[in-house]
Amino acid sequence: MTAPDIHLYTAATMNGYKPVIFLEEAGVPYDLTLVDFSKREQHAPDYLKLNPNGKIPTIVDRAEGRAIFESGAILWHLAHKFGRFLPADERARSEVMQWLCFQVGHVGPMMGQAMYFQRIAAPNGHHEAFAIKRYVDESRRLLEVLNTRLEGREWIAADQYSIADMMIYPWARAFPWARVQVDDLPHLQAWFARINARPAVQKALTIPKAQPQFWDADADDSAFLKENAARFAPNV
Ligand SMILES: N[C@@H](CCC(=O)N[C@@H](CS)C(=O)NCC(=O)O)C(=O)O
Repeated sequence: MTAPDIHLYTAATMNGYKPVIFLEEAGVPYDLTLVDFSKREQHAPDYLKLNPNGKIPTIVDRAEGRAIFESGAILWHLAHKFGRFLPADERARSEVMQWLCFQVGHVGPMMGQAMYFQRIAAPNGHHEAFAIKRYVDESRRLLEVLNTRLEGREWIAADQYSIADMMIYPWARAFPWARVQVDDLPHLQAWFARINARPAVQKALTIPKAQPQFWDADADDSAFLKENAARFAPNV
């Protein structure tokens, strides 16, 4: 049996789910290596040859004989390669790219730091109230930008479900893990509901592993909190 074109290196994190969502939505065959942060596999010399930044996700496109890192570049590559979730029209493509960059440059870093300071630094004895406020407030502001964008729209860009939605959803939907309130953001919540209802997304969020603590404010996070805080402890 020949190996599929796409080999994905990932883990159960917001960035890690994005390419899984694409591949499941597109019905593309792929195989998977789970990168174990507790063993620091993301810094292994062989992995750094694929992703010099030592992060997940990464893909190897076997058919093209090359590795691609950075989730935005990965989804852009996959969308081109398989002709899915990216409009043909140049203006519409640009709109998708703008919102993709909005995620990579703003939503990921701000929500990521909101999570880091509350879920990793604080349990490791570094409670930084100023940093927490800064990142939670900025995350909230970004979710308000999305709420405004989604008023009267089903999807983030180009009037269609695209890689822009796939990039933003795993982060924005993890508002409980970042401890950001979205109760008064109805357009954002309606967009969550539309994406939550997609069977491919439901499946993707169980690959490599389901992480209900990210998405559900009522999920029991005590055991996961410890595990998550411990795997990043050396960096704190
Ligand atoms: N901008 C990058 C971010 C990648 C990233 O930060 N990945 C995190 C997991 S969400 C990671 O690999 N962390 C491991 C580490 O920092 O050692 C992307 O979109 O791919």
